[in-house]
Amino acid sequence: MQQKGIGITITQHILNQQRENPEATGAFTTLLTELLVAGKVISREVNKAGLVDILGDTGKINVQDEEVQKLDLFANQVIIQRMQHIGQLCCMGSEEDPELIRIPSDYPKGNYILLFDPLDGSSNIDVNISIGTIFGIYRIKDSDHKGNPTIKDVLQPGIEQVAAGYFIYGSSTIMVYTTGKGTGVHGFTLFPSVGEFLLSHKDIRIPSRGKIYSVNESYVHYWDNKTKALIEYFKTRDKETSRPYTARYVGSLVADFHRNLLKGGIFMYPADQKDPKKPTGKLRLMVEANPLAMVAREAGGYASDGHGPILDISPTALHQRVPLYIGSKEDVLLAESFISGKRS
Ligand code: AHM
Ligand code: MG
Repeated sequence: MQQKGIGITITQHILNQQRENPEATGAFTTLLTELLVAGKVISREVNKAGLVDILGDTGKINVQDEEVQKLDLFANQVIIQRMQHIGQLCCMGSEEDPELIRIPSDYPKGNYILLFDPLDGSSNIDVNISIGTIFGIYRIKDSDHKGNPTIKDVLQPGIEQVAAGYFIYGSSTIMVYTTGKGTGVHGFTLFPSVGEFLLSHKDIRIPSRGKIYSVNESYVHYWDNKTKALIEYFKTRDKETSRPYTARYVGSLVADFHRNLLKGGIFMYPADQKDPKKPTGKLRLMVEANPLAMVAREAGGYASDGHGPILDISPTALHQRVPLYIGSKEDVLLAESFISGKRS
């Protein structure tokens, strides 16, 4: 049976949500609409990956005589160039840029801050595995700062996000987003022939417990005993709790998260001793963990750093890394009980 509302365009969906909020000015709608265009451009380019080498001469210059860029840098530029002129942002932060991205002085500034990972899982580009774009949107607290925001204006806990979501460039392109406050998590699939995102996953709810665990288990010797005990738990046979779980690890956070969101399960990137400079694991709080944590929470799931909610962490740096346990609520709470030492 077709669900009510299935098939409406994302623009219609955003407008409907805007109408339900009497204080909405349309600024946010403009922002999301432009982000969708960026997502479409990146999707088109991702789908061509590999073709340039076939059609171009050297792999550096394509058939249009344009310089060929690495896709993650291309995605970064597309988002910056499309978003900087819309007048709704005061600054941006990207996984690819060490500093805040300022809005050029000749463009109007707005009250929103956009943080993003332009192409997550980019090591999977060359092998046709799903990759994605992750984004989180905040409002600047002191609008007097919008002309010249500082890093302090940007370093807000994830709980302050006004919207978050991701694009996944896979067997189809899907955009999943939430504006929080009980509005739900909705997924829209890009119909390439019409160039529109249509509602395909209405009000996504993550199962409270899953059967999947996702982790890069080759790092077992870099983990502490609590982490080892947790992963061992998922692998141990126990009929009553339907264990062992099954292992699935794509190596693109967006893809692993999306699968677990729909099917239930837990994604983990624990703290490890692989690189002494990154004892908190690899994933970034502001551009990866926080946006997905907001999506998980709004879908009935949970995200933790092993000790408490990701969304409550007060960030200290734009590129701060954080251990991440995210997905079905019961599974993540269980992980927390192992990592915080309440259970062994
Ligand atoms: P990226 O943003 O540079 O692509 O790195 C993040 C990616 C995640 O998508 C994925 O979950 C993780 O790195 C995989 O890392 P590892 O190869 O250490 O398991
Ligand atoms: Mg990433």
